[in-house]
Amino acid sequence: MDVNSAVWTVPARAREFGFFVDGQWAEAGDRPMSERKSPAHGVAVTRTVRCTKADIDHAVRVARTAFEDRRWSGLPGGERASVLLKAAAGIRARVEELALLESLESGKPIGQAIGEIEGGANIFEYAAGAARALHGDAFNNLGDNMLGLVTREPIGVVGLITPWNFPFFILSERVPFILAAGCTIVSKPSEVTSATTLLLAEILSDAGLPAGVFNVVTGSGSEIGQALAEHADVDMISFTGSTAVGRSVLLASAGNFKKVGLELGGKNPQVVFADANLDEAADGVVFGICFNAGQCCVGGSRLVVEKSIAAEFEALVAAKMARVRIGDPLDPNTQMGAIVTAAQNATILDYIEAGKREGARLVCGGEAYPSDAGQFVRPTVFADVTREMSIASEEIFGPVLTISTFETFDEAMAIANDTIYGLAASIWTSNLDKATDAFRRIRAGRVWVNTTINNGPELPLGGFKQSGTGREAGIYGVEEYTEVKATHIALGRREPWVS
Ligand code: TXE
Repeated sequence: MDVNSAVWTVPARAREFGFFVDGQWAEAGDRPMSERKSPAHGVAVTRTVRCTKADIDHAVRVARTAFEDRRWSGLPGGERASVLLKAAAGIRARVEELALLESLESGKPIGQAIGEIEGGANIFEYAAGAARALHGDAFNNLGDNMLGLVTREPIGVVGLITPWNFPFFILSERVPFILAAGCTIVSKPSEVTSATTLLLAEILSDAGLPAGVFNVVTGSGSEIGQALAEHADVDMISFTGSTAVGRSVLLASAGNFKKVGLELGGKNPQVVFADANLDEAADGVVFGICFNAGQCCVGGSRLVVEKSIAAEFEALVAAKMARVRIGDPLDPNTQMGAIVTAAQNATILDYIEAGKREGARLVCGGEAYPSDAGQFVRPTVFADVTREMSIASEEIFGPVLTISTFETFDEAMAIANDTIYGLAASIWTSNLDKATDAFRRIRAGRVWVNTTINNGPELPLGGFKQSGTGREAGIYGVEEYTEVKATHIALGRREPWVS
């Protein structure tokens, strides 16, 4: 939809949600509620239930029953595909409602939120095809008396823990693939951005998803997220969030050796060679760090630029940054909205102060952006950044770009790979040989050449090193949620072992 086709306003009253288990809304009862204020307006916009560990236990039991009786996994892929396509249509029919809630809860610009909701529908459409394409393998070369089959089966009950930065899009990068594989789900969205996940449950139900296949339990990460990760009857956890919590999810999963998929933090390089189209590269670098106010796991937060053009490039970046439109997320012209929480805002501002203290040269920004009601940060650039500085190595998760320079190709690759993370990287050059050499040598799960933060359900996503394990999306993303079974079928008479 066109962002200008509606007038976007903060609703007069906060919208109240129950949680969603076994195909229906569950009432809060005597459970406490969490109130979410819009980070851009300071006004309460949603109220969601603080569910308990017992609610997780119940949802897992429901998902287990739905899995074991094969109400979903037993259907032909074509029927699963049909539900996913109806869900995509259901998402598209409710874009306006979903995008507004997404923008209000997260602080992201409304135009961007619309793009993410529509992008989510597009992923459901792709995954519908994957439900039909999933297949195994056969070994017909084992002799006339034997046939070997390799089949894929859904892994079972999946616990899905998602973050606040792209609540609906990250959900959509996982849910349709998990469903395409035939699994059932207990989803735990971030406590600050639960609304669109809850609405997805209703949309899936309306699309004909059997009850109990997709359940949403809302509440605190340390209580119910942890309980889900520890749960002995959950077969797999897919977690997206911080590296620190990812580690605790991995440890919690050891109780029953459940499979774990993790998409964690990043400190992603933007490598700019002197032969690049500098104007386009500067535009990409500014987009890469300002998109979602820098709260993006694949955001390009480290500019690694060739020394001969560093001064010119720095000036280009600073000039473009000054023109980024910051402000009310509900204004269709806004490009950069609010910072999601007061805690995240404080973290970003603390890193900015650390950069100044540690001797980096402040090129632009370096402070909060004034607002009466919300929390915003000016896009900030630090130059002369060295590897010992905290801003050079730690994930800030805000609009803060560091600049370091290189003189040789090898030096560029060494700086690009000098991180515990390996989520994404961008390379800017007009030389195909150089681009190819670079993308082969960079240790990251996603690499962009002369572009940044491109998406599409066809390509898998995930990280190297401490950025995670496993892959989501693409055909890889469906396979990730399956177990592989090998079956030998003997034909003809058996050669007796006992004579
Ligand atoms: O993330 P958390 P936070 C990074 C980013 C950010 C930092 C902190 O650097 O500054 O993380 O953000 C649930 N067991 N990313 O604190 O805590 C929680 O409820 C199980 C990168 O918000 O990792 C939420 O649903 N679950 C990232 C989810 O984990 C737990 C996106 C993510 O929250 C839990 C977000 C526990 N013990 C933040 N504790 C990315 N890779 O995109 C919390 N949770």
